[in-house]
Amino acid sequence: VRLFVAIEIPAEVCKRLAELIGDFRVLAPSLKWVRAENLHLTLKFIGEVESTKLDAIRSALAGIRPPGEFELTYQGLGFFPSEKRPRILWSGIQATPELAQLAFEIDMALSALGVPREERAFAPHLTLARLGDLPLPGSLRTALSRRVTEEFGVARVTEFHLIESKLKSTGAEYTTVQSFALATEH
Ligand code: 2AM
Repeated sequence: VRLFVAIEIPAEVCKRLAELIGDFRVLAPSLKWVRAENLHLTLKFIGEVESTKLDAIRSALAGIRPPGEFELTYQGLGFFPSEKRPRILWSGIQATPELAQLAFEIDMALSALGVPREERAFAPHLTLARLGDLPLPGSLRTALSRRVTEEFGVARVTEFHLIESKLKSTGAEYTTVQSFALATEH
């Protein structure tokens, strides 16, 4: 099974981003745009593992000491690796330290099961489109520059999810395997 750990985005934010994607897609239909229902904030990409490992992964995630609930601000647009070499178009996330702490706890817990640790710094984002080596159309660059600081919503995170990704010819299909609650404040 192919797995990753993610935070799901609220319906209101999803709707706003779906509208943005719709506006941009007409300017660059050849890019691989993410389907709105597939938008998520990846905390950890696990990748392909034997299904016999699934229970251990679930236990490891259930066993972390998660931070308390926190708020995320969905705002901004940008490119990986850089604006000069745009390969991924993303929407940004502003968060309190709990988000990176959560990603770190998950990374550590899974490394005990042999999942390779992240080498790169955690850069929270929502992938909107994958360009690969395709050039960024000028019309899209202009449209983007007018909306780089746009805010798509603010929402509280109460849980995270282990998600299975099935790669199909029609695109990835995601199924939630298990959800895990964050600590609630007393
Ligand atoms: P992305 O949003 O930056 O593309 C499910 O595939 C999720 O895992 C994607 O959202 C993707 O993040 C993330 N991911 C991280 N590393 C990956 C890799 N090597 N291959 C595929 N997806 C990866």
